[in-house]
Amino acid sequence: IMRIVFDIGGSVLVPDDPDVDFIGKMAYELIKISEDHEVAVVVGGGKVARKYIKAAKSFTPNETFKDYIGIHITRANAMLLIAALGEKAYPFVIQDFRKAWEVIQLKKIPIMGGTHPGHTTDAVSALLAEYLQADLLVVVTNVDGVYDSDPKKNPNARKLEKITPEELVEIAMEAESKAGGSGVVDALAAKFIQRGRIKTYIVGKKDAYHLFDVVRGKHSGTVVEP
Ligand code: U5P
Repeated sequence: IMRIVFDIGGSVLVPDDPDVDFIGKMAYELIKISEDHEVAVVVGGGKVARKYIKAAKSFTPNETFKDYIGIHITRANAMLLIAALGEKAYPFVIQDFRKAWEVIQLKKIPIMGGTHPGHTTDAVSALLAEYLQADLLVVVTNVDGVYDSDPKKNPNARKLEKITPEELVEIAMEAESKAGGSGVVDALAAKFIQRGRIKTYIVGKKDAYHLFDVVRGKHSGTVVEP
């Protein structure tokens, strides 16, 4: 039995509109996994959050305020997954890591969105994994792994099969320092993965369709291991 935290990117769950088939499939896979393992999930805000934050920019320069808007969107996305999970999910979006622990003791799946301004749900998932002393963190994102350079710009970019948390930090920091930086995971999350020495799989949406196999190591993403 493993304790596993899943970080499901908002852009994966809600690309433009909610991907109902994908959300349903995620719920199915998570329930199957939860028969053998303890499971917790963090859901991101994705494109919808970015649209709302952009709209709010017309009215306020306050970044923290905009983060609060983003957090609301992550929680709306989290509610969709809760709906799909039915009885297996705790019916409220969890806002505190200790509460997530409590929900696991109740044999339910805790679903979180964002928590506080100043970071993304990637950071939330890494902190949750650290707090829960999880055996594994699975990051589902819109890139199918960590590359040695941006695969959208460099056709020769190579996917890295296995890296250390230190290498992940280095790659995440480099991506973030560039304008509009959107690395696979944000630099703060990478730091938490390093601090917590958390074994992490970073996989794309395609792999997520067979999440049950992913937790058994069968995927084409990147393994981050100390
Ligand atoms: N956000 C926070 N704190 C969190 C999670 C999210 O402020 O704990 C805000 C950020 O502005 C973030 C947005 O960019 O919500 C959407 O979350 P994400 O999809 O980037 O993780």
